[in-house]
Parts: sequence; structure tokens; C-alpha cells
Amino acid sequence: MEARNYSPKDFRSDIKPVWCPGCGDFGVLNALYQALAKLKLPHEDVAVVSGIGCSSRLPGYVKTYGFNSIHGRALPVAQGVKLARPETTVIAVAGDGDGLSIGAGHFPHMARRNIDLTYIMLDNSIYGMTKGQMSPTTVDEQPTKTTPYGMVEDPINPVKLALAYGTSFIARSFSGNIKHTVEMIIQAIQHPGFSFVHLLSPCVTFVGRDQFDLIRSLSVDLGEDHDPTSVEHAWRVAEEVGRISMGIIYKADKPTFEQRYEHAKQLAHQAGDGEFQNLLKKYRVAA
Ligand SMILES: Cc1ncc(C[n+]2csc(CCOP(=O)(O)OP(=O)(O)O)c2C)c(N)n1
Ligand code: SF4
Ligand SMILES: [Mg+2]
Repeated sequence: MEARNYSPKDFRSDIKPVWCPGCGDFGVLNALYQALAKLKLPHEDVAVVSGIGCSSRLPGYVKTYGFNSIHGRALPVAQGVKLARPETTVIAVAGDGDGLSIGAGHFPHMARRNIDLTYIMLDNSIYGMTKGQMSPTTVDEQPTKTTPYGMVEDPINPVKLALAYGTSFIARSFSGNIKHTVEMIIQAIQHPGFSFVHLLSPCVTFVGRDQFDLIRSLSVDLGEDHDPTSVEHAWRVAEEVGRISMGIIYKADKPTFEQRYEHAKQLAHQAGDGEFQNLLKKYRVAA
């Protein structure tokens, strides 16, 4: 069948976003509309799944299948959707609190399974929805309501985590640069396997408008010298201090969960009934 043409506004739902005016998440939403239109993805072939948080309201604003699930559970729900409907393009959306506090335990397992879905983390380094508590990515210099005298613990670096877990595609972008965000989302969706986009998306209410300026001032594009297939290059980027490199940080060609599962199924078929009967005998189960 011939692919349909879409415009970004075709993906806009009837629900008006309740985000604060100027919230960085508007940029991500607009970028996602553009990416879906460019990829010519029919609405019924896409599912956007989230946890809980300001960022996790995003699926409601997209005219595709969607699920605003429970706190920290964007990834397991997204995995369920993908395994039940493998033909669907599944996009999981989480905040830094959602994905790195309560939901952090799901991240390594998604990475090692390499299920073909896209994980977008909207990082504003704060718990926005619950009105400004520190999050796992809050940095020393950033006062929050729960750390008025400064942080007493170190922040998590999401790109380092993703690399350490063996994530097969890692990119970073900034919601203040919509064009770049569109490109990173497209590349992530097109990557066969688990793809992670670390999206810096300021909270103007509880961190402040300065967060835009700060990120912009520290942002640099990954140049030609960066080889995204090199894990050494990727580690160098992940460990940078004093600047934030934007672009595709790492990309590996690895078999997906779906491919490995098919292979295991074929082996089981080839083994046939004999092996099953042996197992029953071994455990003395009457057939
Ligand atoms: C089980 C559970 N614990 C706590 C909460 C309260 N809660 C809602 S959103 C949130 C954190 C949101 O922060 P983040 O994921 O960074 O999203 P943001 O609002 O910043 O986009 C918390 C702790 C909850 N809804 N459910
Ligand atoms: S509280 Fe922060 S993250 Fe939430 S909608 Fe407002 S600006 Fe955005
Ligand atoms: Mg947050």
C-alpha cells in the first residue's frame, strides 16, 4: 500500500496541553509531531506510552494510541504493547524522576533485551508535577524545595547509565532545538532495537527560564570526529564536564529481542516432541 502523507498537525489530539507556558515539553511534543509526519506513520501504527509526571502527560496530546500509565512503569507497559503488537511503533516517554528514581530498575533490562522500541527521557532535573523536589539529575548548583542548602548526593548521568547497560542506540538533544530533536527522534525510531534519547527539557516554573540559557550555552554538536560506533568515543562524550554534546552518541548493530526469540522458537520446533518427553521423564511427570 502506498504511504499516506501527513502534516505535523495531523498528530495533534483534541486535548489542550496543561503544561505551564514556556515549558520545555512543548518543544518535544512539536518535534514528535514533526517526526511522525516525516516518517509517514499511520496513527493506528503508533503507540506512545508514559509513566506519571508533567512529561508523562505527553501521550494524551498525540493522536495515536497512547497510555499514561503509572509512575515509573513506562518501559514495562511499552514492552507489553510491543510484544503483543510487534508491528506497532512504540515510543516510551518518561521524566528524570519517573525513569531514574522509581522506574530505574527497568532500564537495564530493556537495554539487555534490546526490544525494538524508542525511549525518550524528558530531563528537567526536577520533579515538576509534584512541585519542585530534587530529582536524580539535580546538580549541586541547583537549589530545589527539598534541598534549600544544596545537594548532598551526586547526580545520575543518564547517558553513562545507558552505555553501561549496553543500550544499542543513545542520542541526546535539547527541546529548545526542535529541528535537532526531530532528527534524533527519527533516527531513534528507525534504529532496530532499544533506542534511548536523553532530551533536556527545561522546567520554567520550578527550575526557571535560566535552564534554557544554561543548556544552550553548554551545548555543542558532536562533530565529524565523533564515531558513534566506537564505545570509547561514546564514553568520552558521556564523561564530559563543562559542556553537553548533542547528537548520536552511540549506535551498535545488535540482534533484537524479536530476532533472538524467533531463533529460539525455531530451535524448539526442531527439537520436537522427543525433548519434551525426556523432560517430563526427568521430572517424573506422567504424560
Ligand atoms: C507510586 C507513586 N509515587 C509517587 C508519585 C508522585 N509523583 C508523581 S509525578 C512524580 C515525579 C515526577 O517527576 P519527573 O518524572 O521528573 O516528571 P516531571 O514532572 O518533572 O516531568 C512523583 C514523585 C506517584 N504518582 N506515584
Ligand atoms: S511544572 Fe515544570 S515541567 Fe511541569 S508543566 Fe510546568 S514548567 Fe513544565
Ligand atoms: Mg522531571
